[in-house]
Amino acid sequence: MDDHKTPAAPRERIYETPPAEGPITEAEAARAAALSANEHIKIASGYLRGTLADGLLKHATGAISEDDGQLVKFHGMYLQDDRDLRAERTKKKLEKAYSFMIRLRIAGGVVTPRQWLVLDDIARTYANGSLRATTRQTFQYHGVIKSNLKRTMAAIDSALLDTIAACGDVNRNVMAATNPAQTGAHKAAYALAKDISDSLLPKTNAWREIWLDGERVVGGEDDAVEPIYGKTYLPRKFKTVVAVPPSNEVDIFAHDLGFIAILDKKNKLKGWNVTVGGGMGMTHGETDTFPRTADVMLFCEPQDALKVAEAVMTVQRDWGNRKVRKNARLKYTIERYGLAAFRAEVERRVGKPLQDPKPFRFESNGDRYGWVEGEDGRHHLTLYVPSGRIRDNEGGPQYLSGLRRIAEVHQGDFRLTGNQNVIIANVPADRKAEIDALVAEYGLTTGATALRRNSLACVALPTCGLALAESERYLPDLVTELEESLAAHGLAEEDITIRMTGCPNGCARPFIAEIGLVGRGPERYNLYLGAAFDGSRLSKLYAEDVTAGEIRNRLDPLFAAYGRDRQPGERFGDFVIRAGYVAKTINGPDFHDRTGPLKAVA
Ligand code: SRM
Ligand code: SF4
Repeated sequence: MDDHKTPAAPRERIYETPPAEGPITEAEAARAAALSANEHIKIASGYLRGTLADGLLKHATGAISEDDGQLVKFHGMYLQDDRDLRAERTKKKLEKAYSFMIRLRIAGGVVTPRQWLVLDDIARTYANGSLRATTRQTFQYHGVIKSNLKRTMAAIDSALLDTIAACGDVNRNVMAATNPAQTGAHKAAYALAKDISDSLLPKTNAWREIWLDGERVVGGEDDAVEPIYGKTYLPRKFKTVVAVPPSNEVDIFAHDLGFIAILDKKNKLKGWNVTVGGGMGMTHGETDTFPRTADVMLFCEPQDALKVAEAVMTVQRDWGNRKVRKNARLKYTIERYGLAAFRAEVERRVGKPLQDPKPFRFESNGDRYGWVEGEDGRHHLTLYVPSGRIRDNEGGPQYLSGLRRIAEVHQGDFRLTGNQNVIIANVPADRKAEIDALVAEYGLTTGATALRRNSLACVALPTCGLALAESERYLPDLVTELEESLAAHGLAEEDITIRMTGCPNGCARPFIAEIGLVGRGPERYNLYLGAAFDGSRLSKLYAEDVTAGEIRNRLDPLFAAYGRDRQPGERFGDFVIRAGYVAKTINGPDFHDRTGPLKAVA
């Protein structure tokens, strides 16, 4: 992949802006004019303040200004509207039903029972009665109206939590393997995630000032206010994860930056393999956008990990594309400059050469459900939470109330997983029965059928402004249909990963699922096949624009062939390639290339 790249010469820091006073050179003016609109919003924002504080006082509308809508993301919030109500409200000439999505920053997804109780209160008081566990190990609230924003943020603060940098062009929530069985490795992974999260956090006081009425800290020069980010932060979002093999539950290949624990025979940490340049998002019909699996770039010793994280992020800060936002993620920077040049610059900033990656092996990217005993004798219960939606379902499982009751008696902690599930962690052996009784009383579940327990759906409608089709509200029904089909071919117990998203941004990482369904329009999906079960290989488009009602018919013949012709131990994603249904995707740039010895491509 590297040979077609021109190694990059060290470049000036393009995030710097022309001086506010004094003559601006022609080159500076041209460069500034070419920047994408979001760069100008960041520059003018006074370190993420914009006019947010004033906007909150405008009671005539439930919305905020467009520019503030971009800035508020850095504070962990999105302005949304209930899309189910759009048509009716337009007819009645009413403003859209605006409200906010609020995303927390919870490094490694760990919360205490006390924090859980506060989060539960907020869901009931200010949000839509649910907590949404995300695909990146944190919680979101939906439906918080503008007049409740400050109260909600104050409540979050009272739980010693915040939403800073949960969204926006910054290092986002850092994920860590939950890995209950490997207690020691989990500790190391969690500690690194926490350190990276803390050290790469924006330093502006804007969040405290706006949401908690904190005192205004007068801004100074770039380097004083934001020593790492400067005025324009990063070119685009930046996501970091920490994994512990053999589980790839954090889906390391989908993220900008990753650390893979390399353990010795006694499970002691030797250091970290560092991955760079993963990402899922793309746009239908635009082949210069594509998902990409991360490259395994180098190995570093534990004491260098933080420096490496900062170096990777700052190279992206300086080399990333600030003119064309759709090509601004690290994955495109790596494609443009080549892995070799990127690694050389990272090593230069770390101040020494680093080693080549060490061997490692992942087995799957799913969760292990049910009870697991850790090396230290504590017990951990992974619950299956359909699409991460923690609420009380009418006539069904009472996730919100059940987990609240558990939080009232639980003495350990809770861990969110990257698969939208919840682990009741660190339970002493003699308290297991009490937890089991509550799980049963509230109808919570510690597992599901094979396809369902390997399924993920993004939020999509009605809250997501980018959704082209349903996802969270549709996947459960589709899985029921597909389960019938799988059972008919003797595959009911077969673990196959299936993920659905309402659009190609890929929030449930559909392009590394063995079956990926990606919204194209109302009730229409593209069907992708051929990804690896451990999340290390991308899929390929198999059928375009399939109606919801047709999906089962498209997959049924493939299930039949898989049931009949698979080799011992062969995964569905590998089978469809060997059998010629889709060509193998090598990586991002050939994701859209469908040539190859294909059978029955629709
Ligand atoms: Fe995402 C945007 C939800 C994980 C790629 N994502 C959005 C927004 C905020 C829509 C918007 O911009 O208006 C969605 C809010 C929906 C709602 O109503 O809540 C949204 N993303 C989610 C969550 C909640 C999905 C879920 O079902 O859990 C996940 C929250 C993660 C978190 O806690 O931080 C979520 N988003 C992801 C992932 C998965 C991951 O990171 O492991 C991806 C693919 C990986 C990647 O980043 O490439 C992802 N989201 C995107 C993109 C495409 C980015 C790109 O590079 O092209 C967008 C759109 C954008 O950024 O312009 C997006
Ligand atoms: Fe929204 Fe698309 Fe992300 Fe789904 S994948 S939550 S539809 S942006």
